[in-house]
Amino acid sequence: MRSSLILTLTSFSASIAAAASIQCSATNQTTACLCAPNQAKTTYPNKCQISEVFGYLADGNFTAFLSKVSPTVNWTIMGTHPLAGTYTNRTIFAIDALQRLSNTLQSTAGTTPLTLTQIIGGGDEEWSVQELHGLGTCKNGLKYDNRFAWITRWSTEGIILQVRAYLDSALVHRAITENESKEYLYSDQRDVLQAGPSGIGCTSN
Ligand SMILES: *[C@@H]1O[C@H](CO)[C@@H](O)[C@H](O)[C@H]1NC(C)=O
Ligand SMILES: *[C@@H]1O[C@H](CO)[C@@H](O)[C@H](O)[C@H]1NC(C)=O
Ligand SMILES: *[C@@H]1O[C@H](CO)[C@@H](O)[C@H](O)[C@H]1NC(C)=O
Ligand SMILES: *[C@@H]1O[C@H](CO)[C@@H](O)[C@H](O)[C@H]1NC(C)=O
Ligand SMILES: CC(=O)N[C@H]1CO[C@H](CO)[C@@H](O)[C@@H]1O
Repeated sequence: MRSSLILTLTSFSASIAAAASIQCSATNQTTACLCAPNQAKTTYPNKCQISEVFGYLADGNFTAFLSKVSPTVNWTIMGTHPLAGTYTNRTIFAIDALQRLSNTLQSTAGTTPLTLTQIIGGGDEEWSVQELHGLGTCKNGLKYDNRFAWITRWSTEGIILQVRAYLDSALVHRAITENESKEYLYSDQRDVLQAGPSGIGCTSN
């Protein structure tokens, strides 16, 4: 997990599936379906490009996902729970939010913990909305079934600059407090690495 947080910038390589060989429904948000037929080039990432970025999350490939996030991203996690607040540093977001949450879950190897269910906007619009479905089991057996809406602002280079993430606060609160520590600090501004079972000892970058 720690090594997956090593933020290496990788080049954006869109894989365009051959239209003839795939079976797609209107609600299928996979890269294969959203990239075929080819979408016109747009100012901001189109649905094909957005689905590839979010495909990394479905693969559990945080390194690749984070390579598409600005180092100075403004990421607000909405709600009232241990991870809520505004993060303005990608590393701190990755360790204090993404890693803390994923550490409460049982190993998800071979599964799709965070699936893209819908993209709204993007293309010639600076903002898009992704609906995501997080499904898993916490280390204590708690069923983790969370629906997210991430309101996302993109750069013209396809990098995420800003996010407002809406989610089930009560579930995140339970996942963290029942699987990590009974105590936590609530903070509106997340600008330091948090001490704690998973925050402490984590290296930045
Ligand atoms: C979506 O399309 C892909 C590519 O054809 C296919 O592999 C996948 O099974 C489809 N998913 C669903 C939920 O229909
Ligand atoms: C993560 O994605 C990158 C970019 O596509 C790829 O080079 C790398 O092999 C992936 N890592 C894993 C563990 O799949
Ligand atoms: C981050 O974005 C929020 C709006 O979502 C804004 O209120 C806040 O001032 C921004 N913070 C920084 C440091 O840019
Ligand atoms: C983000 O925070 C880490 C850990 O404190 C720090 O090493 C890094 O320089 C910060 N990055 C930016 C872009 O401020
Ligand atoms: C703080 C806490 O209760 N953590 C628990 C989370 O779940 C695992 C697996 O059941 C326990 O070992 C931890 O004690």
